[in-house]
Order: sequence, then structure tokens, then C-alpha cells
Amino acid sequence: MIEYWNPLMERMPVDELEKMQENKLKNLVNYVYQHSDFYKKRFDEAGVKPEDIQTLDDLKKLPFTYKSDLRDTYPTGMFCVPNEQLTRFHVSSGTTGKPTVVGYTKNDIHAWNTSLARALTSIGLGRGDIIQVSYGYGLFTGGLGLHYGAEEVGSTVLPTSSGNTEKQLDLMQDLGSTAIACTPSYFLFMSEVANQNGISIQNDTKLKAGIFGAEPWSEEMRSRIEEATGIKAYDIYGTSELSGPLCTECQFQEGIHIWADMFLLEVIDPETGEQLGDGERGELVITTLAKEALPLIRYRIGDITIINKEPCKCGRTHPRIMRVLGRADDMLIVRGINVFPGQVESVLMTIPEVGEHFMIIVDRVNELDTMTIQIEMTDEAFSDKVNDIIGLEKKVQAALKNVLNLAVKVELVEKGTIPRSMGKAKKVIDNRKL
Ligand code: DLL
Repeated sequence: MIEYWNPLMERMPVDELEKMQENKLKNLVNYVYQHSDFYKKRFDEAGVKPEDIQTLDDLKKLPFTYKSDLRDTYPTGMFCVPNEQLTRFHVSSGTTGKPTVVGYTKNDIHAWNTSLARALTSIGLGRGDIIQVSYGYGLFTGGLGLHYGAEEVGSTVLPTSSGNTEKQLDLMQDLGSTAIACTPSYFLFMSEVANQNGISIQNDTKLKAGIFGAEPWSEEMRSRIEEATGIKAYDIYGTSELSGPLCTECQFQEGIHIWADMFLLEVIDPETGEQLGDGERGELVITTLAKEALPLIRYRIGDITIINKEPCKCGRTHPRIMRVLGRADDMLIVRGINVFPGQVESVLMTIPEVGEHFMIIVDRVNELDTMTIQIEMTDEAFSDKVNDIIGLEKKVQAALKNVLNLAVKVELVEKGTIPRSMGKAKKVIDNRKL
């Protein structure tokens, strides 16, 4: 049976949804123009007034906003409400410059929880489920976001945060967690620790679902996780600027439903900024339709994806985004060829002897780019015979060449060499940027 959190909203006919979006967009442009000096200036510079926006098609007239705008107006220069109306802050890690600060009113938090309650319902979670939240708690949005979303939907939360993996596994068994929310990388690490301790996720726990996101991961990785652990692995997407973790796939696992009453989606050509059609791959741009503290207009997240407006088997009418390849700036250009780390993962995961952990190392040697992929063997395939090792390296090299059209060096490393991650994994070392 298909369950909905808010059936009327989730199955609203598309034309009604679009009418609602249009009204919300008109209100939004008036709201930001009145409440934010930043937006007023941005609109004035672009020569656009709120009354110019009457239809969804007029969205194109509005200027983009960027992560750099949030940094340039640090900490709260883009906010539309004074601090005393805020219920919470979250702050991004700021590894690539000044951190970005996101603020939430009570209504913003409620909308965030609602978004997740709809999503969790769509994957069959609710009352009676114990959701172990192993995303980091704190300034990162993952932990607290899932925490309150899980409470909203009526599940019981086990707020383990990330780390302390053996204890997590004990609690998972003792309290009977039925779902886990963490990065796919952390779940891989957790499964490895479980194996080392003789715990079978499939037989010794009640886990039935994983809510995995915050970093790119591939369909092939999904198959591996599902086969090895017997759980259903669901993709969850969000960014701190939009609130945090927000939307998941439904039970059919064919793209992530983005709630149209909360967000307006576009995909653009990253070079020209032109809107692309549904089904075309490009850079995701989102306009928030329901946020009070920090509404974002045509926000260039930078993630590469495809919008799918085809009806979904689940009956939800809200559009879907297909697996996110990563941010445009995660793309590596190696000898003129574009490579996303996720593409490498997709190829590696089809080779049974290759384990789940890998590292991409890019270098420049004598003016020429080189790419080395370090891999570990699975326990089942492990061999220390030179011939086997060379054979596997060649097999991986050929598979990568076939798909990426790029000659790479493959290096088999000892198990455990590649750093394990409890949060977002670092899968690339680009020495050209040092
Ligand atoms: O990672 C929010 C989140 C927490 C999402 C927990 C899902 C689960 P940020 O730290 O701001 O927020 O990073 C957002 O992570 O722009 C994508 O590049 C990437 N990302 C997030 N989810 C996915 C996903 C959180 N499912 C950035 N697939 C985004 C691919 C993802 N990339």
C-alpha cells in the first residue's frame, strides 16, 4: 500500500501545483524586495521589479544568487528577518572559504520537518520505526534535520550522531533500529566494523532501510549495499542553504521527489545560464517558495542533475531530480576529459573483486595530467599473488578506459589503507591544486 503524509498536497494535479507555485513566487519576490536590502539591490541592478514577475515563465527575468553571496554578506546579510525571529542557526563547514550561515524561523523549521515527514512516509517509515540518526549533530544540518523529521513522522529517534561505531552497532541491535540515516560512506565503514565483530546486519539487526546522502553515491553502490546487508538503500538530498536534508526517493527508488509547494526547480547550462528542458542534464537552480528567514531566489547550488516531471508510480505529482552527480566544481578535468568521481565509482562497483573504498589521485607530471585510482580488494577476492594483482589492475584500467575514455593508472593497495569516513568522504586528492 502507498502511504502519504499529506495526500492532497502530494497528489495535487500538476496544473494546480503550478498555479500554487506561481502565486507563491509572486508573493516571494514582493517579500524579499521589501525585507532584504541585498535582494532589493540585486533586483534594481538587474532592472527587474516585483510586478514584472507574474508567471512561472517570468522566473527567467530574475537574477541568480550564489553561495558567494552568502559568504560576501556573512553572517546574516541576506536574511529577511531580524535575529530575534530566528529559532535556529546552522553553519556550513567553510572548508573552501568563509562559512555560510543559515537561519530558520519557527515556520522554517516546521516546513523542514514537514518536508522530511513526507519523505520518510514515502519510504515506508513512521510510527513504530526506530530511526538511528548517525549523521553528525551540531552545526551540520544532517543530524538535527533528520532528528526532527523523524520525530515529526512519529518514529522513535536514536540520536547516535556519527562516530563511536561499535557502540552504534550494539545500540542498533539492542534497541532494534529499523532504519539508519548517515552518509553512504559511513554506512560502509559501519558494515566493515560489523563484519570484523561478527555481526551480520542482515541477520542480527532489524534494519530495513538506510537514508543515505550528503555526498554523491552511485546506483552500483546501492546494489552492493542492498545485496550485502539486505536493507533498502534510499537516496536523500538537500543542502544547508535550502535547510539541510530535505527530500528522498519514494519506495520506487526512481529519483528524488522535490516538494513543489516548497521549491521551484530549474536546470541550466552552467556556462550560459540558459534554462534547459526536462530530461536534460545541467546545473540545478532552486528558488525557495516557503522560507521566511533566508529565502533564496534562483540559487545556483552547482549540483549536476536532471529534472524528471514524468508521473511517478507512487502517485506523487511533484517533480523528481535524478541522482546528483556532484557539484560542477567537483568535476575533474583530466587531459581535457570531464570526470565526476561518481562515474569512477559506478565503474569500480561493477567489478566484483574491487572493494567499496577508493581514492582518486590527480597529478601533473611534465605538464601532463595523470590520474591514479587506488583500490582495495574485497575479502572474498583477496589474493597476494602478483599475477592476480596485475590482472585485476589491468581489468579495472580497461573498464575505466571503456567508460571514461581516459587512460588511468590503477594501484591496488592493502585493505584499510584508504581512509574511512564517518561523514562526507574525501574521494579525490588533486595535487594540481596544491
Ligand atoms: O549535506 C545536507 C544533507 C544532510 C543532505 C544529510 C542529505 C543528508 P551540505 O553540507 O550543505 O548539506 O552539502 C550539500 O552535498 O550541494 C551536494 O553537492 C551534496 N549532496 C547532498 N546530498 C546528496 C546526494 C548537506 N544525495 C551538498 N547525492 C549538495 C549527491 C549530495 N550529492
